[in-house]
Order: sequence, then C-alpha cells, then structure tokens
Amino acid sequence: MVSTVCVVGLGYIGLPTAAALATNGIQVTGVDINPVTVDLINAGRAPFVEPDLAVAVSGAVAMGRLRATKAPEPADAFIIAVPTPLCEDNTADLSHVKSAAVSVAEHLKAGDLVVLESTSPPGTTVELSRWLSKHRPDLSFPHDAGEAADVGVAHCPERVLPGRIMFEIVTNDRIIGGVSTACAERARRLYEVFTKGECLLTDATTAEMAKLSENAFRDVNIAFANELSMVCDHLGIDVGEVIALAGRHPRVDILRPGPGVGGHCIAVDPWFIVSAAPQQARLIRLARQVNDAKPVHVVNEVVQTSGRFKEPAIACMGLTFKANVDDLRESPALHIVNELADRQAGRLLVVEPHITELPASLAGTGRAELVDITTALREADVVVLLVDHDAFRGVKQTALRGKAVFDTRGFWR
Ligand code: SAJ
Repeated sequence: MVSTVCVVGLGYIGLPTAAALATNGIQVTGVDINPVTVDLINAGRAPFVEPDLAVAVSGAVAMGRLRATKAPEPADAFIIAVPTPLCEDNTADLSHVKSAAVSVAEHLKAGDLVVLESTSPPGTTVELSRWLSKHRPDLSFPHDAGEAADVGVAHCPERVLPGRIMFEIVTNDRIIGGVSTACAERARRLYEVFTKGECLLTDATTAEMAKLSENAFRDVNIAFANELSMVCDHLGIDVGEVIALAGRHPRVDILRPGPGVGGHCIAVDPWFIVSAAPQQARLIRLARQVNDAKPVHVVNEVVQTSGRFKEPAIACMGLTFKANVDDLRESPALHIVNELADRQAGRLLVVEPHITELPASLAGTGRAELVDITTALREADVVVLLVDHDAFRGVKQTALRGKAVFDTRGFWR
C-alpha cells in the first residue's frame, strides 16, 4: 500500500499529479530545482496558469498533504516528471531524467516503486532501471532481477491536454508499462488512487512507443491539414470550404490547418520515433518537416501582401502555441512574429490577452508593441490571426473591412 509519494519535477505534469495524489489522501513531497516554484507551491499557489490547478494546490497544501522541496525525500513511490527536450540533432535529451534518477536512487529501499512519466524514447525506462541499479548495487532492479526485484520500475506516460489537465488526469485511460509484470501491478495500484479511467497494463517499452504514437498520429494528421492549406493557397481555393465539404463524407475527419505546430509535445515527440528508427519512420519525419515549414509559408505570404502598403501596420493576433493558454513554448505564432520583426515587414501590433509584456525576443526590437484588440484593429492594414483565442471570437467583420486578412486557423470563416 502506497501512502507517501515523491514527485520529481513540478511542471505542467508533475504538479497536477502531485495535487491529484494529495487530494486523494496520499502524503506528497514535490521536488523542483527552481526555488521560486518551491516557494510558490508552499504558499499554496500554482506557478503557471491551468484551470482548477490553483485551487487543488492551495487545498492540498492547506490540508498538509502537499509540500515542495528542492531535493527528493524517502517515499513509497517516486514519480519522475521532468522535461525530455530535443537536442540539436533531434534526439532526446535525457539528462534531466538521468539526474532525477541519481537524486532518487539514494532514498530507495526494498518495496519502493519508481515511475517515469516523462515522454521518452523506446527503451528509456529499462535504461532508467540500469541507472538506478548502478547507484544502488545493494538493491535488485527489474531489468535483471525480473519479477523478484526489490524495486519496481514502470513507465506511465502522461496524456493530458493543456487547458484540461485537471479533468483529463482523472478521466483519461492510463497506460501502465512495467519493466516486469510485478512492476506494472504495483504502478496500477498507485494510479488507481486518483484515476477513474481504465488502467491498461503492458511492458515499459510498448508504453513508451504507444505514447509517442499518439502524438505522432496527431502531428501527421495536422501535417495533412497544413499541406492541404498550402496546396489550396497555391490554387487560390478556400481550404476551410474544402475541409468542410470533404468532412461531410462519413469516413473523413480532417484536422484544422494552422500557422504550424507548437508546444513541447507534438512538435517534439515524433522525433523520438524518427531517431529510434530513422529508416522506417519516413512519414513521421516528413510530417514534422511539413509542420515546421508552415510558419515560413505564413511569413512569406504576409510579407508579400504587406509590401503593397507604404508603411504597413500588421496586427498579429495571438502569440501562444494554442488557444486559451499562456504557454509560448515552441509557439509557431511567436516564431512568425519574430520573423516578421527580423524582416522588417512593418509596424507589428501584437495582441495577446494571456501575457502582460512582450517576450524578450520581441521586447528589445523596437518593431513590436503589445496592444489591445481595439487598437490593433483600428490601426492595422494587415491582420494576421495566429491563435484562435476565445477573446478573438467576437471580432466583427466590419472591423476587418478594407484590411488584408490572414486567418491562419480559419477561425473567422
Ligand atoms: N493544432 C493544429 N491543428 C489542429 C490541432 C492542433 O494546428 O487541428 C496545433 C495547435 O495549435 C498546437 C499544436 O497543434 O500548436 C499542439 O496542440 P494540441 O492541442 O494538439 O496538443 P498539445 O501539445 O497541447 O497536447 C498533446 C496532446 N496529445 C494528443 O492529443 C495526441 C495531449 O493529449 C498530450 O498529453 C500532450 O500532447 C503531451 O503532453 O504529450
């Protein structure tokens, strides 16, 4: 029976997981290397915006069930939820997982469980078992001791959608991949504490591949939509109408084109498959390339049209990587605005209701200003809708009249 859990990494996944466990009666220690994060959480506050997270954190801290620290402490189970970013060569940077493993290893005892939640290339969890074993030769681990190992090691990939994390963390089905069957059973007992979805047991490497396949599936499907939009632009056809009409076929459901694919998951994870099987993963690689090329296409179109105006003012609607979040990581919208600034396309009027100041890449250029919707639409010659925020839904057609409009998401169709 697990009664104490140590969650390493208090980001978009670790903190909601820590809060969900604490809310369900587990004593949770959360670990983060960022002292600001630790202090905020201990003050009962969430360090980033995610619906319902702040209330869960403040409740868990007030009940004395959640406490943040800078280093791991002994527990019955350890959950590693640290970043696995891309290296320059598109392979996974596992340095954070490795250092988390080292920091956890010294606290392990027989009967403990270590779960990797971070999205990782196939084979990482077995490797994690080896790393732990290297630091604790006094204990046995499942990569060589199998079912009889002292310490359990499993991969339980997160699958929650930013903006709906607190809901999906409870309701989504959960993939539980054990390095051995016994590890999977132990991890199932942990996740059943807060999961209402079904726990699906498998081996660790299949679990890693299943998680990567989910995001690669979405990336490939978005690439199809983005490629269609570029084909339709070339042919002078409205891609929104094409997709709406094709979607009336009973077995066709095309995703939405956009300015590109951003965030720290879908733009990253497919590369882990490509680097694991470069010869085989041809479509997955091409989808990445198509989606990465989309911001360039948007910039070229906007620059060309802006050139028709003497001193163009360009309203850039949205900077975040998707709607109704404050997250700018790998954002194609930000990439596009940076590029427009670099190419001196015009005076950039940036509207982003979820931030209070421009990011550093734009703030110092003197070419972009953060303004409200009314100002942007009053002064712009060219309007570029980059993010489908709810706040932009009410923009009236009359406010766009006489302007060149690029609706990259078909939001105002
Ligand atoms: N996008 C489009 N067109 C679409 C859908 C999305 O251009 O039709 C763009 C978005 O604007 C954004 C990017 O794709 O830039 C990714 O957004 P998303 O909402 O598709 O996904 P994420 O990155 O927020 O979350 C994904 C989810 N994975 C899947 O839906 C398969 C989530 O369930 C995962 O938990 C998350 O990745 C993760 O952490 O791996």
